[in-house]
Amino acid sequence: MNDAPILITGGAGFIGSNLADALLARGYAVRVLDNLSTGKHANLQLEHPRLSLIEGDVADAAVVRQALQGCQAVVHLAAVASVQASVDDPVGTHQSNLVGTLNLCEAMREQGVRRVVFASSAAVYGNNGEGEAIDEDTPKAPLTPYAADKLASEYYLDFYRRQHGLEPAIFRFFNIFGPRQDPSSPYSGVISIFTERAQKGLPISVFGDGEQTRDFVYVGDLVEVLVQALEAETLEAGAVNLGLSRATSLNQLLGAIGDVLGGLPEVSHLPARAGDIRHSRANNARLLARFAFPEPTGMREGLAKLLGRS
Ligand code: NAD
Ligand code: UD2
Repeated sequence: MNDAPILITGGAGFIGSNLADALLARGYAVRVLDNLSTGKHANLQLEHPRLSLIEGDVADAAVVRQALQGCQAVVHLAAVASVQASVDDPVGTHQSNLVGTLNLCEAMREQGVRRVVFASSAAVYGNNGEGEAIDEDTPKAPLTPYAADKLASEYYLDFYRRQHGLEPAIFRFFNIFGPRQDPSSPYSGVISIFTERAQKGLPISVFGDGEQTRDFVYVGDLVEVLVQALEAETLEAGAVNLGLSRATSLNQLLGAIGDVLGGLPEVSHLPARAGDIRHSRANNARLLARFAFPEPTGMREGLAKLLGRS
């Protein structure tokens, strides 16, 4: 470790702020670049002497250049994280989700900063591999502007690796959950929605029969891997699925929330969402081969932490 800061783009958001806390606890200096579109001041330890915040947009090349000055490495999380927002505004989203990545690559090339950890998404697989454990060679099917920008960002990062010596660690996140995930949109992560409603005693809607499954990863486990990717001596090329290869159905999830809270509000079933994936689960063999994945936080334990009951 050296004293130069780690730049976290999107560091005021759900995942970024959890990562910032973990890096500060390990003694790193952290610089956050965030336009606070969904991120919040309240997510950050603003009074911490080793944390600084630049309020600015990754779509602005000059801002990115300035934010990178003197940094040792980058974790690039800034993005419009809502798929629905990318469908509603593909052009605006593209500025954040692809132009932002390119601006960062160029600034890194200019300044000789090599290491960058990037948040891609299981969305790059579309519906392919459904019902199986999805490995990284599963054909890509980016079905939305969000997924197209993530996959294109992966390709640009790989170009800068081959051409300019960048050291990208590309992770395709599956369904991440934990403290500070924003439940305010209908398209927010299902765990953030269900837990918020359960705590407030509000009715919960399940789309479909509740037997659909997802590969949920607790944000604390994810952050451990991101830190390892920052610290690794060398990195192999190629994106890595970040999932547990563990399928949890919504019905199991609701059971676990009920256990942690000692009961559930009314649960009703609505028609399944159009295009909803039935089963999404990572084959995480590459992750386990390349990184020392921590003992995964169990669903109940993760929910207890999220609900302040641990
Ligand atoms: P989030 O919305 O909480 O975090 C995104 C952060 O980026 C926010 O703080 C936001 O203000 C900031 N941001 C957005 N556009 C920006 C811009 N143009 N310039 C500067 N900052 C900008 O979402 P999150 O869940 O923490 O997601 C973090 C990353 O992980 C995103 O890239 C997202 O696509 C990816 N990801 C998340 C999940 C998940 O399950 N949460 C799954 C797959 C991929
Ligand atoms: C994730 C991404 C989405 C897109 C998709 C690609 C998140 C939050 N969403 O969607 O952006 O990348 O993967 O495959 O990361 N559900 C309910 N009730 C609710 C909310 C959700 O039943 O109030 C269901 C929903 O229909 C789905 C499951 O819960 O079957 C999980 O929904 P999600 O939006 O958390 O995640 P997912 O995997 O569908």
